[in-house]
Amino acid sequence: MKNTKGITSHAKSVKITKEKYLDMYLKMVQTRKFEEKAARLFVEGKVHGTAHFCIGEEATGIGVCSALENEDYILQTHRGHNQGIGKNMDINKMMAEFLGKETGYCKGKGGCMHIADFSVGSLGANGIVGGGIPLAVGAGLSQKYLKKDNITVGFFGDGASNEGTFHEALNLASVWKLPVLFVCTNNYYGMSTHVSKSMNIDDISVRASSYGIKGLALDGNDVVNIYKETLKAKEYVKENGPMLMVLNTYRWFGHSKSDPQAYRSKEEVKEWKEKCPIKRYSEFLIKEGLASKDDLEALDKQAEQDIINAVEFAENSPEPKIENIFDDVYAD
Ligand SMILES: Cc1ncc(C[n+]2csc(CCOP(=O)(O)OP(=O)(O)O)c2C)c(N)n1
Repeated sequence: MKNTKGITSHAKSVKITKEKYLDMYLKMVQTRKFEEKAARLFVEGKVHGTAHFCIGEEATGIGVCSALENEDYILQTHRGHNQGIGKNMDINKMMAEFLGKETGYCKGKGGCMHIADFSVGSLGANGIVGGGIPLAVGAGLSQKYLKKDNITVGFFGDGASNEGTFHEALNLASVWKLPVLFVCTNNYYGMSTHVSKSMNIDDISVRASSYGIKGLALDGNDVVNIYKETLKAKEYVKENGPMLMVLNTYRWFGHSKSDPQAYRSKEEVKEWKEKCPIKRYSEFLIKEGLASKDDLEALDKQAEQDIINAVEFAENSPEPKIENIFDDVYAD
């Protein structure tokens, strides 16, 4: 079924358990609260470097990663808290890394753009735009070579889809028929540049056709459809090789913490805030009788507590020691 702006849906028939519905809700709220708290910590001067928030985009990483197994790999972006939480990364360690503490994923040396957790299949976030795309090809090659029944998801943004690395990666993955799902989170901006100024197409998924692979554009604020389509895509890429999935969504905050946002109107931001993926999902769950208002409030409280605990864990953790500064920088 094809509707406006090239958005397609194939997955009407997939069944979802109540547990999965609620787990996705909890993870979306955890992501939102994690970032809201992180933004406040930033203002309080407790975060070094910068931060890229995915508020407004929560349905993308949670929808995709909820359809994956532990052994499926992901490569996250610089805006990937939702991708990490969706893949069951430890929120305490994420927060500790954010605050530069020794208990963080990179022992406080990487910041949130460099977290990885191989135990849950996260091969790492990436501060290099498009940097994760060829890594996803390598990971997919290893899965094919080792005859694993798993896939790799490479996340990237609309801006990254203009880079050479995207085109080379899709070409090679196509030629070698690798089990890679390329997921483009189109939030319509690369820093301050609107997509209409950086590409002459409306639908990024058409780029797949240049490499002879399947492309699919979805409403990136509809977590249920993203989840269902990812389940189907997973089977598809195992059988046929790579696919490009584009999730059209929006980031509510600026590009990073230092962005005055002069390039977009307040009306545009307001319009997208009205399409909030969490609000929309909570209304869906209630309407479909999958959760009561009380159930969702309890999950909101749980998410809030999880973040309070994470901040407490991070703030009580030691700073990295100066004598360890060169540890883990090079492989032995
Ligand atoms: C190779 C490279 N070029 C430029 C940058 C600077 N930079 C950081 S984020 C960004 C925009 C990326 O846009 P997009 O891929 O759409 O992701 P989004 O930030 O919108 O999530 C740029 C240009 C970088 N980090 N790496």
